[in-house]
Amino acid sequence: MKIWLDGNLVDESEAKISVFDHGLLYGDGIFEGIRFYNGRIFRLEQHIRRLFDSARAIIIDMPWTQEEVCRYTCETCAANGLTDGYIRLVVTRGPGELGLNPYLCPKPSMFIIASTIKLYPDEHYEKGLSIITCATRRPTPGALMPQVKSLNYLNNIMAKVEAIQANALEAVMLNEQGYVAECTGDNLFLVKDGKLLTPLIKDGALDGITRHAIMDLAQDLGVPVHECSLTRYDIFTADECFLTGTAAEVIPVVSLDRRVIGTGKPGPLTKKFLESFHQLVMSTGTPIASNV
Ligand code: PXG
Repeated sequence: MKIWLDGNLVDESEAKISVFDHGLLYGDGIFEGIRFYNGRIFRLEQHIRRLFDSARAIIIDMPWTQEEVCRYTCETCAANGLTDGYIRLVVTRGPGELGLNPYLCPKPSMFIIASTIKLYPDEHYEKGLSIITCATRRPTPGALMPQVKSLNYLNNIMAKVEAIQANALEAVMLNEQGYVAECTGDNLFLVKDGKLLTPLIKDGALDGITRHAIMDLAQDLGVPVHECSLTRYDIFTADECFLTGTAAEVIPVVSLDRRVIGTGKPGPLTKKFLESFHQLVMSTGTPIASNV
């Protein structure tokens, strides 16, 4: 496998970063997870824009333009001969002195991996997931801005551990006020009375690219969308529930904390969104070949 690392496509075995890199020492960095289908990268420009917003938010001065990063991403896919897969793009603060001070790190590092990912077995896309509410809370905006896709995923990992220990594959994370924020790696949607409901970004949801795609599809399908504060009550009493994320794509949820949601089967609007999302990803996106 070829990895893009600081300007060069190198062999996987040569793709190494320093033990003094602050991304490793302090989780000081940011990332994106991007999917490509059928030779096209889905919503590439939006992912790269979010990456640059994350960089701005944590004062990483990007030495590349957004167009360059888009091109390097396409080049990495092409170098590996892939038409379908998952891209992990990481920007770290770069190597520096020991100690927190990021200003002692002269230059950020970036690497791009083009590979594949599978979060859930296929059967769950048909039958739906059973999920739990976890005790681990989503950090408040005053602690770690939830919009930043940072290299600090310990909260989400601890939440995921709670899910796994409870024999579930995903966990709903609440914010400090008890409102639903999102799951450990996916945004959450509910269907209630023919409307789509999803937590507000300010309740701690990541501003997901897949979330946006679903909201665009809802508009095309004439389904009203409300971004609002939600509690577990809203999930328990919803007609349908599904999760969205680049890695997870669109996946139905049929129970929360062993309580059945709706009919206990993936609902009709969920199935419609799943199907429309697959059509969208197969027919849109930046062609890899156009950019290398
Ligand atoms: N919430 C969180 C906390 C995420 O990390 C999403 C929602 C979905 O956002 P997108 O833009 O992908 O629709 C994410 C996405 C991985 C991985 O291993 C990445 C994510 C989640 C889980 C795993 O690359 N990020």
